[in-house]
Amino acid sequence: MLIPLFNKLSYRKLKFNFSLGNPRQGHRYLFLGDYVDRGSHSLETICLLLALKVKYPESFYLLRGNHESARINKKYGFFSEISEQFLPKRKAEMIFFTFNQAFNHMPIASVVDHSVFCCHGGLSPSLKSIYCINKIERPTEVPREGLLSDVLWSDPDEKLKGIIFLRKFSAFSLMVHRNTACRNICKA
Ligand SMILES: [Mn+2]
Repeated sequence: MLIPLFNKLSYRKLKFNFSLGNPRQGHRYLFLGDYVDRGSHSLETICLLLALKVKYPESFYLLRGNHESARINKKYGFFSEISEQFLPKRKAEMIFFTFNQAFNHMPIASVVDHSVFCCHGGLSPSLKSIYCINKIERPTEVPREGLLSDVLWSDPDEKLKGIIFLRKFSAFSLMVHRNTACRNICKA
């Protein structure tokens, strides 16, 4: 099954792809996070994605990004956008709080076709097994450190490529041998 993965979301592109009708028959779409704070249409983007998820729950999957966190999106644009569109301030705060409650429920990672480990950030020394992620209780804020924080935040070092990245995080090869047939990582 072909599963297109969306990266670097733009509201216009998203709307163009999905406003013409149903998702393509048999396709499932996995989004890798950061639906807010990434431009001027955070509200429209997250509302459209949530609406698609509600309407086509078997076709749309939304993983959590590091900006789906109140501590971050209060500072980097989402809260300002809500405050500009909703008055009084108390109403804006309630809308902001409600979105972030939803973000606290979002899934953290996914395995596609039994072979591709997908997440927003990267690996973690605490990721000894892919099943460690299932043990993270939700709803939860993103803590400042630990497994959840690493999976959402840990970007590979730009100076290090390919296998060096994997060696740096030997947890991945442990995961491959112990638990799954994962051979690749897909990150935002
Ligand atoms: Mn990010």
